[in-house]
Amino acid sequence: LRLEALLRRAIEKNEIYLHYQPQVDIATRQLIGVEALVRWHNPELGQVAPVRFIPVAEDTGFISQLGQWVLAEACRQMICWDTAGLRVPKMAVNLSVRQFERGSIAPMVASVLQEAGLEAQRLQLEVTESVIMNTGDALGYVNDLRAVGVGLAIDDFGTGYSSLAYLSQLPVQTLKIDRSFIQDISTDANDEAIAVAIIQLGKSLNLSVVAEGVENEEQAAFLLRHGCRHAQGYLYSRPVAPDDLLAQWGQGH
Ligand code: G
Ligand code: G
Ligand code: MN
Ligand code: NA
Repeated sequence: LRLEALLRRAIEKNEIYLHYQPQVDIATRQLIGVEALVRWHNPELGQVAPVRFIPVAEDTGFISQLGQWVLAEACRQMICWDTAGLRVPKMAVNLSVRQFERGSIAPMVASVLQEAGLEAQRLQLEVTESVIMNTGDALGYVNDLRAVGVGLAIDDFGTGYSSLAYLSQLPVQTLKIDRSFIQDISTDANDEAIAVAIIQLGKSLNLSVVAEGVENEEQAAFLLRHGCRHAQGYLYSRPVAPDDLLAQWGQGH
């Protein structure tokens, strides 16, 4: 209850901010995009992890406000980097299942993009398989978002239970392989088989595949060998503040 009360005032008190984790082309190490990850620092509680406060936001309905704030801030940041001479090709933003409960969010997304002056194609929304499977009119909502022109990715892919038939109907462009499969990719035969199967599935359905949680060169080499070109993980960068992203990837870095 205390957490909820503090969280509800966190946006207006400027305690919420975003870090950004690069997504790279494994072979060239070029920046292909970033994922926005929300952070909360409260004077009393200190740093509060998203795994603690996102569920609270979801259970209290605050996620709608928080989600909209995150989206607007992420879009605004893209234009800031553009102005500073760093063109980040794509911004990925996580959506929660609860943001779909009150109907289509496509009009909100469209107005946030317009206000920021960001082209829809440069925004990618990440949804989990559970969002898609547990939301009544998910296919309609996802199609609405697609009509706005934003890209869609399935996050944590492989941990849910979406049927392949259903997947082929969804207007998504990207699968993100959950990091639990990447972790032991070169030592666990099952994880290896799952990762390879997801890469193949991506090829068959003509989707791009991003491996999450890549921490070492061995994992990166494995992915490249099996045809996965894009990755995100500590090997390349932790989630960082906007200025750090500029310093690391901007002109003359
Ligand atoms: O950075 P990490 O600890 O950063 O993130 C933990 C979890 O919180 C991840 O599963 C991530 O998807 C989720 N998360 C991070 N930022 C957001 C956000 O803006 N919205 C939602 N819904 N989830 C987020
Ligand atoms: O669930 P989602 O994929 O949206 O959230 C990404 C989460 O993974 C964040 O908490 C982020 O900090 C974390 N993360 C990103 N890269 C790595 C990595 O290489 N290793 C580990 N262990 N976690 C990572
Ligand atoms: Mn994600
Ligand atoms: Na994930």
